[in-house]
Amino acid sequence: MSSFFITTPIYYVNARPHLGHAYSTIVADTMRRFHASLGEETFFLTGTDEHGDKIVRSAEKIGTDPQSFVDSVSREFRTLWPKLGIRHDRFIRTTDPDHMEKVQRFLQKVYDNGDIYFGEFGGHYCTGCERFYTEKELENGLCPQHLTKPEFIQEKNYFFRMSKYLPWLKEYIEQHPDFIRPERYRNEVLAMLEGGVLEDLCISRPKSRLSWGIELPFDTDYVCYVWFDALINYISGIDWPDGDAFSKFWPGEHLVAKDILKPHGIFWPTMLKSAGLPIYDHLNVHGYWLIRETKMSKSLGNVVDPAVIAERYGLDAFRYFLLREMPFGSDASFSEEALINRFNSDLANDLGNLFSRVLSMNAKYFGSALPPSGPVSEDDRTLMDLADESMRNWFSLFGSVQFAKALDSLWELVRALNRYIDRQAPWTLYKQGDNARLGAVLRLLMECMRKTALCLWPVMPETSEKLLHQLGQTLPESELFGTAPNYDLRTEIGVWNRMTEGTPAASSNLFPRLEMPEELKQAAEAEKQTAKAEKQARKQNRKNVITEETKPAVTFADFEKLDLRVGTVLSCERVPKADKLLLFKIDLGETEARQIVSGIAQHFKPEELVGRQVCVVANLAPRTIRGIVSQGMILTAENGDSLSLPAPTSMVPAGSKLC
Ligand code: ME8
Repeated sequence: MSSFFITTPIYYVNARPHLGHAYSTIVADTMRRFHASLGEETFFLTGTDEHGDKIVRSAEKIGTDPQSFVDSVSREFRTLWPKLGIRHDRFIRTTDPDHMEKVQRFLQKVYDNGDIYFGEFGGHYCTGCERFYTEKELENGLCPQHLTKPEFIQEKNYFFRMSKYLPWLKEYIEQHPDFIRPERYRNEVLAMLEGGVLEDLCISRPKSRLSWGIELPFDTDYVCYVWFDALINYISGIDWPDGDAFSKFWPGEHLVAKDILKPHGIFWPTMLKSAGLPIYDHLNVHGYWLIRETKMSKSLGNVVDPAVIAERYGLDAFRYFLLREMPFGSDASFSEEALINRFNSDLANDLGNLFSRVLSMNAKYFGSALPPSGPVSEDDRTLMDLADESMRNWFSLFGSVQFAKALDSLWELVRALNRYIDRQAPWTLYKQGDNARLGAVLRLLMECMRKTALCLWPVMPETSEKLLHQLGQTLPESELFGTAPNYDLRTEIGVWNRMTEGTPAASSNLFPRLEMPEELKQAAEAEKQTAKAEKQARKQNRKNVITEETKPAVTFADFEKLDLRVGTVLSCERVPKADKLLLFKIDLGETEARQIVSGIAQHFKPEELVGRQVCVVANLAPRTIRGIVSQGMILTAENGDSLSLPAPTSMVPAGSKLC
């Protein structure tokens, strides 16, 4: 029997759980349920990350000791998950004794393999990031993430020989296209590997500076770097090296947001390789939930409490919204208006309406009993084909982490079922006394509704069960979570008449429409007006651009003098003491990367550009800007005051010609 192992990040306990944590953990829960519904044996690991400076300082701030502090916040995470319908197999804490023992074993193994050495190191240490920065990485001497002044620390430490495994990792990623997915994050990791800036990893902290950590087994004066400790949870949590769960479930899949791509895409696979272990199957990377286009943060007071939203709108509606609204890999905006709109259109109108229409007709015409099926008309056949196709799409899209598309494809079926009712007009068949055809139409509808409800189980488990119950069907969870699952939903494709004749079917509206509260309506209206004004301003600007900046015609021969190329951004950083300048290293398919200085720093964050493709004037004569030689120019598109970077619609080889 095949197995499926999924993990979430283990969350830092210096913040209370919020919408972002809930999203990752709910997605992991739906993935595990999805694989369970395919008859796979599943294991779901989540937990909390409890070591490091940050935790010590947070505990100090509220006048408590680290252990009491981590116990209390970790409990908040652990008690929240069941309220969000999440069923994990293990909640791991990095302060668990078995995890600590395994981290030491892992360190010893890597040490014995000769991949850990002792050396002197000086760097700018940011406590917020729990990491050292080089001079080059700082912005005006400040940490680029926290905008605080890091502390310069010179000390002796242990290093993991990560650089030894980087060429292997690059080749592995190149040969396994969906190892890191979606593709944009794979490209980002490849760009980091090609940038040549990665070094060995400092993996220790002297106890004289920090004692809240796991002691190194080969030097008791040091504790382990928090990231090295944390990543090992993915195998200690399933009882590495010789537990049953480890042999059954490893290698598995990880789910993280883009903020922690580097430790998962680079540190972790090289650590596993050094320890002689197989690397994970997939790293699934999602974007950020934003609140009105800005990041959630305590100081902005816009942190969304998932328990409150689930309570207000219903847990399954909340889970559905999260999976349907965010295209996996991209950022998405969270708002209660959007949730209410989605609820009303997809759940109340499409799905709820379908069930209440069909089941109330069935109650009226057949006293709620399941009618027998009949001969299959052409319209019936089309519907049956569509249902099979939707299920096939469901399995392939959900299985490749494209949750929003998978749900969208399932809703095509839901909407088609509503249209089928309108076309077949059961009320007319009833008036005509054609009971056989009336029964066949309702029966086919219910067969399709059953398939829909079965597919929905990973996303909306309670709703799925209620819908099945309305159809007189059950989906015993024990079947899906048992030690020997014997059900594979894929066997439903192309199979009809699995419902037993005469089974009673009852109806109640699961999703009554929600009224939009007045204050949300006003906020949405204000936002619409701002967007409209911005659009008009952009239109006006475009007109100005076209009329004022049209240049005289050039000959084709003149145009041909330009060498325009597509380049891949390998690295990008701010030029110190220059507000507008970014320094790029760009792969143009040449033996060496091009260095280009561009005045676009006020429009882009450097870290967001790494891995992206840009269009470059490759034969512009070199110019020196602020003492730096710039060997080309990046093309931008102006839109009023803002800029965007034109690029091919899909990745092309670096150096491809634009013509
Ligand atoms: O990084 N949108 O922990 P962390 C979507 N302890 N997801 C979000 C989010 C948002 N706005 N904010 C947070 C750590 N997340 C380490 C991990 S793993 C070995 C160690 C989610 O508490 C998302 O999953 O900062 C992100 O990757 C994670 O929380 C970061 O959690």
